Amino acid sequence: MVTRRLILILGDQLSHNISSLKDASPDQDEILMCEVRDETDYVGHHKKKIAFIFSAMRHFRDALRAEGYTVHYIAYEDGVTSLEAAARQVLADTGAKALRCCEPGEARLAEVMAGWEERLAVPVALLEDSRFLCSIDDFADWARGRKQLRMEYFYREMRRRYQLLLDDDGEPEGGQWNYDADNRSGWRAREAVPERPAAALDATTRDVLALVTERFPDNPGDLEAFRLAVTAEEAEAQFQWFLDHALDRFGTYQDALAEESPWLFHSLISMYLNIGLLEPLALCRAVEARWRDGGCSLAAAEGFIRQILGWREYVRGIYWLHMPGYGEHNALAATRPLPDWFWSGDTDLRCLQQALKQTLDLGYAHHIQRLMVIGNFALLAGLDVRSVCDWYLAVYVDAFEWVELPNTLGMALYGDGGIMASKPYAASGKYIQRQGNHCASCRYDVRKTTGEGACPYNALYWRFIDRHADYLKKNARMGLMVGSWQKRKAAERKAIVAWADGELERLAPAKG
Ligand code: FAD
Ligand code: DLZ
Repeated sequence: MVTRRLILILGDQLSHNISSLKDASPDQDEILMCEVRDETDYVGHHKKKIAFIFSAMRHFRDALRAEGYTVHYIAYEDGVTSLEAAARQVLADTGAKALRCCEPGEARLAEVMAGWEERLAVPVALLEDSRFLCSIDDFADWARGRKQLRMEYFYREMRRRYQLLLDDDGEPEGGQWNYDADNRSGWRAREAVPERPAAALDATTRDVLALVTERFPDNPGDLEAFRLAVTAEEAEAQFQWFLDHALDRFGTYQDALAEESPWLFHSLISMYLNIGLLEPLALCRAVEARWRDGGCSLAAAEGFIRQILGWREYVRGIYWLHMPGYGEHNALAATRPLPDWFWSGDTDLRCLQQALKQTLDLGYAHHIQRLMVIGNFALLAGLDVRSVCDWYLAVYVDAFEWVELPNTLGMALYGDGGIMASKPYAASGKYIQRQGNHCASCRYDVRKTTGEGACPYNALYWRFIDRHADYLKKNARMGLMVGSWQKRKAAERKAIVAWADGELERLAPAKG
């Protein structure tokens, strides 16, 4: 049988429903998967991220082989540099007459692949990535003509489109679209956090862990206690555990910060969704069914569905609407070097220390740690936007540019000047204190703004307001805060800014 097509499957396309496999068959198609340096090295990924992707790729290869496919699998040890080189080599070896791939998730790779047809001299079909619930074109249609692209309005349309959490009249269940106000409890350590099961390690994962240990010794993080699922079945088991043990409390503590747990009641499924081991609509439907069966509150179900159907699709839409070029924005001219302790977690601000250490240990931090602890510090300190984005892209197991960049540059750093967020997510230590219990064991006093032992977030917050007052005044949601700052006595403002400058120089020196 002559091979008609070679199907390339990328490391974040590990789904049997991926568009490139639709109407494929082992009789007519062969598969190519490759571990290549261009993908491992475009940023210095966390060791657990590389191990996770390689192990999941190898398991997916085995599943395809079990279905009868011939899979050409180029392992890292084979030393192939790029996906293009791998495709060229296997096209020549097999005599395949065409190449097919689901479009890549990142603009960097899309640009390279756009030139493949010419360079590889075979027809190259790049198929739409149908794993998302809103196509790139549909998002562009929704965005057209709107002055502001607010997630909330997008989300309501998505709820209608997918008939999620609607009553018989097509109205939102419970009468409200959004129960965000019920999702903001702070953590006071009054409830037990359930123990999470870790996925078991098999021989494939052990091989990959040895490979990553040997070949990526200088990458961030470590491989201790690798506990990630690497197949669709294992990822589904993790999700089922979330449904049974955490979903009901997820809503309440979605924005909480806890000393006791790196993940509280969060689902820990982003990495599985992002590489294709789980599918977003199935998760939303399962959560809705749980609510209809009385297994969780409406606020919990709505809160979860909003993240997947709303935020996740919305950030992808923003990314493709503004790429290329989105990564170049730096609306607040933030250029201070990233301090070295971002790579070690060695800081004495307790909340930051915990968020950074667990990021480096696990490749995971939950949303409020990423946004209001680490991101907020970077925003207030004016850390260089590009360096911060690269850091986020490197350290999280779930990080792919389409989701990382809008969240970091747009939401956390306000670098896009308000495309993503209606105001900067800037907050003082008071917010961090309200949301959790880090402040109680911190060496800094959250009640103090200046003077020895004052929580640095406080003075840095006012410095941020002071520094960007003209810009922020134009924002209806920030005007009040700027007004209240400017009403303070000049001497008081001067003292706070001077203290903040000193703290900033101590924590994040301008010369790096
Ligand atoms: P849960 O809190 O249990 O939420 C459920 C799911 O909702 C997540 O798994 C995720 O798929 C989705 N979700 C929630 N919020 C968002 C969001 N803002 N954008 C997209 N999806 C969302 N998410 C990534 O998947 N990759 C990233 O690289 C990434 N970088 C981020 C950087 C910053 C600065 C911020 C503020 C957020 C980032 N997020 C990213 C979004 C969010 O923090 C993570 O999806 C979430 O913490 C993953 O943990 P979880 O699976 O336990 O999520
Ligand atoms: C992230 C990643 C890594 C570390 N390695 C590989 C790889 O060796 N081979 C591969 O096909 N994909 C890898 N990936 C995922 C790709 O970077 C991802 O498919 C693109 O960034 C598009 O989103």
